[in-house]
Amino acid sequence: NNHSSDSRGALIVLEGLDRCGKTSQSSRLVSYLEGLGHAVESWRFPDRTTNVGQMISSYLANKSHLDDHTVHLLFSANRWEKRSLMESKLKSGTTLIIDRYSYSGVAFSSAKGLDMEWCKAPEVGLLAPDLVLYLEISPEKAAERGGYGEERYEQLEFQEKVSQSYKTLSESSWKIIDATLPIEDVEKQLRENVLDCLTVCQKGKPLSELWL
Ligand code: FDM
Repeated sequence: NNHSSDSRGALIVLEGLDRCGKTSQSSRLVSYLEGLGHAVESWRFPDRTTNVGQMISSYLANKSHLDDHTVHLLFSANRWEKRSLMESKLKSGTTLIIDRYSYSGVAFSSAKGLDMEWCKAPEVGLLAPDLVLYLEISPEKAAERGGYGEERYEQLEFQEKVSQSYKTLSESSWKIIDATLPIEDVEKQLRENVLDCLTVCQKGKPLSELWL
């Protein structure tokens, strides 16, 4: 492969409802890119390893109760605390494949009834993804996939609202992938989109900031 050492990595985000297959697809994608010789890391939000992340994790497990606005700001803070590392990784040429980002932040909080513009505000100034891959699945189909777990948001009725919020939020630049296709077909589409994105970034597309 011919990555010039001065080209930056790409910021690639996977979004979708719970059980859409994001997590397994993102690890497949990382192995694929590693195999091609790319510097690549798999990240996810919330990052539960930080102090803020532990507060979020306990909230999601129903072990603590927080006001909706408060938890929204914690999710955002959890991205802000990783921003400078994210920027330095990208600038040093590492591509990041991120399982959930600001779109999850806005979609889930606005599904609770918070104002969407209010939800977007704390995300302004975070790094903007070069590519958003949305794994589309209906909440009913997602629920059929072995049922939801125990966490706070894993309920059909709530996922329906999240799905609506994602629709409101989605932009023409998003790549919408049918997550109900066979795993290999989804994987193929993700690969194609990611390779295109890497090419554009290598050609010098500048990093930009939310909210675009
Ligand atoms: N979630 C995730 C949010 O509500 N806001 C956010 O900013 C992010 C990143 O947290 F239900 C929700 C989405 C999901 C839950 O995510 C935990 P994972 O991917 O299941 O760990």
